[in-house]
Amino acid sequence: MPDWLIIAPLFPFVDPAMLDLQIPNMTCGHCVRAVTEAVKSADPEAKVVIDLPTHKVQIETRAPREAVLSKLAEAGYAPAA
Ligand SMILES: [Cu+2]
Repeated sequence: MPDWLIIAPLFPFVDPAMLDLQIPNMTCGHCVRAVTEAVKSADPEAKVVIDLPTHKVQIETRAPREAVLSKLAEAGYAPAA
């Protein structure tokens, strides 16, 4: 096996993007867990920071924005536009 195959990354490198979302439906600790799990189902390595009182969700992820948004909508937590 040539050396370059060993060091070749499995996936192309993508810089993580920050998504700042507002999720009005998110009102309690249960919602926080559901939102976090929805994001992680799009990207298990995503970092999720949630501020419940302001319904704000800050996500650092390599998954496409659309993938994260559709997982959130599926879970019943569609972000406000
Ligand atoms: Cu809740």
